[in-house]
Amino acid sequence: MNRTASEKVIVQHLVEGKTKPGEQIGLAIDHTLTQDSTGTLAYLEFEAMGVPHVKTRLSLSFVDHNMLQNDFRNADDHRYLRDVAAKYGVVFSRPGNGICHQIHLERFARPGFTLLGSDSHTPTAGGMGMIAIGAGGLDVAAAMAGEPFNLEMPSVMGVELTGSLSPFVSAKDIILEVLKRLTVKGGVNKILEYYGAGVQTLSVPERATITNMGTETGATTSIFPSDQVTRDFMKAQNREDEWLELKADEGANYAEKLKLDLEKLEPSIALPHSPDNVKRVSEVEGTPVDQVCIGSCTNSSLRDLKMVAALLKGRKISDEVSLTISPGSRQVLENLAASGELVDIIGAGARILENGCGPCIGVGQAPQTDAVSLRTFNRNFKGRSGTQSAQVYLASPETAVASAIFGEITDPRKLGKYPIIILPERTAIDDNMLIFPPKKPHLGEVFRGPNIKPLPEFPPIPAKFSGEVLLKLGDNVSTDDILPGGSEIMALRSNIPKISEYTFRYIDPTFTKRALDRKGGFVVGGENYGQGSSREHAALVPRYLGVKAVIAKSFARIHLANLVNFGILPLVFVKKQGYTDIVQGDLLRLDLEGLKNKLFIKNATQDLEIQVEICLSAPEKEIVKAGGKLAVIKAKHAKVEMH
Ligand code: MIC
Ligand code: SF4
Repeated sequence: MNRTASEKVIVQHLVEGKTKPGEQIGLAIDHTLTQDSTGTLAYLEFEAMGVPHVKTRLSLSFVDHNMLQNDFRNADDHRYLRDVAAKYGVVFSRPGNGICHQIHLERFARPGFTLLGSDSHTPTAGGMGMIAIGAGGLDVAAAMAGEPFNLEMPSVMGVELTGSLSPFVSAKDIILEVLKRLTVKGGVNKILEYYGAGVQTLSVPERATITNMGTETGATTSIFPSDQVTRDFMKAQNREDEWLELKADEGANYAEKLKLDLEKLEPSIALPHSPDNVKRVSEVEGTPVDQVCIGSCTNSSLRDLKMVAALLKGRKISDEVSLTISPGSRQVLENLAASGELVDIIGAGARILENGCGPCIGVGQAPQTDAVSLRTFNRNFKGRSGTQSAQVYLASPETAVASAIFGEITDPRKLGKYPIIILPERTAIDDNMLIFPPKKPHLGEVFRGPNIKPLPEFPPIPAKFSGEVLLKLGDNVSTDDILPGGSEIMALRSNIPKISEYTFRYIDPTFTKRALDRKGGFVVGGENYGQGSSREHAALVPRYLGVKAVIAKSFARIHLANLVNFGILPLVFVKKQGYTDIVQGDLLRLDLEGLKNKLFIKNATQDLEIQVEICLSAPEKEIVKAGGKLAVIKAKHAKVEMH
């Protein structure tokens, strides 16, 4: 057999289906991770399942997204997460310990294992040879309860790397090039598997930058082999005994191939407002910059911040620029402090923020009106920074430092001497802010603040329904458009009635009221509807407002699963004309005919019939019929108990 590395891990974890691309498969999950902003809901769902203890090898709960604690609500969520972790056997990473993906990579990731995380950048761990997939909180809760994770078997695209990177060109430039070629929807239902001689020239954190941002292509996940470089990284983390080799067989069968000569890459940059809007830095050089933010799960590793420190050493940033640094973990920060490199960063004029997501999800550091903000992050959707009129660019830490120093977008090669970064053979390790659950079940009370509201329950979908098209949107609508981030709204993630008031807030502030007045209806979208974040709130909240179906040209993988999980019917236009035949405000009628694969929607306003397709597996149809996945799982566990 000429197996790809991805197939090897999948075959070992396959509990349902066949590994033929397009088939539905069930995967056994070894690790799960959650973070605070998706985690509160995930644990409320887990509790509703009535399972006394997690059934995975390892489940982790991180607090990294919203740590502003503007009022009691945020701190209450943190307390709930801590208690619920202890009760059900989950390791808890305290606020301030760092970003989930960075910490998981450092302390827990294991080659050949599977990871399911309630965060779309979970594929970061693919940098260490894991099959690591992002999903909605309900799917992660189900995995904690021992259920397999169901998905469409992706096809494996081989990305061959040859040569090595030139000075000042880094891993971010590799993934930006991949994004330029594949676009934000080119990876849907694919695994991007890296191979070739160029792989060994990249350290684990660099590989993780690439697998992390593979998410932006829409890919199910991305993966690197596990080799000597992986082993050395694990050794530095005092985890060499957990290493194992993983590589594709000679002549492995990739469904498609992409070739990248690392030698030929140049510093690149994604322009507003999409991560695939990629140009060479030299093409936009000279654009004045107001803010530079370094950090996020893409570029906040020790490798990256050592590079930042080396480039800032002895220099001063421009008076026109505010430079923020958010280290990925306390381990990164402690190592920088111990080596003195932190002083080089502070001395140049950087503002050191907490170890966490921070500005990446609009939690603090919203830039000024019309600002140009250059960030080392992975997403630059309009308004995500917290400032609707800001122009956000995405680039490498090297380009970020050069631009902060010169006050304008600058090719980092202008900085002169290229520092050689050597990672320590033994990293200083400190797990003090991880709380391991007690071995025996903990029977204490779980604290629930007044902002933590019970999960809404939904009835099964009616056999026939009609309603108004509440909103018609274009291509690549992101979950940030459907339900924005930022500390104000994120503090409401465990309060569905309240957070529903913010649905489509910046696209159409009248949406919530109209949806409630009309008792729900339809939403219409273009290609790649629901790209971006895994937040299941972007499906749950429209369901709460009565939306029964979303009709689009195509859907992003995680959002499609979330719609199903909350009982919203995702429908795909069979012909492009179908999209044109609907105008916002039209009255639509739909007879589900037992959820047949192809159906006609009656557009009563235009007097037209529009053909749509239900691209769901039989179990997914059952979930929609039942009103959502929670109802199905509850019924299953109730049956088991009766026996
Ligand atoms: C993001 O980057 O958009 C987030 C915030 O990490 C989300 C999760 C969330 O909405 O809480 C993600 O990527 O899944
Ligand atoms: Fe956090 Fe940003 Fe990474 Fe999402 S993309 S996990 S908000 S750092």
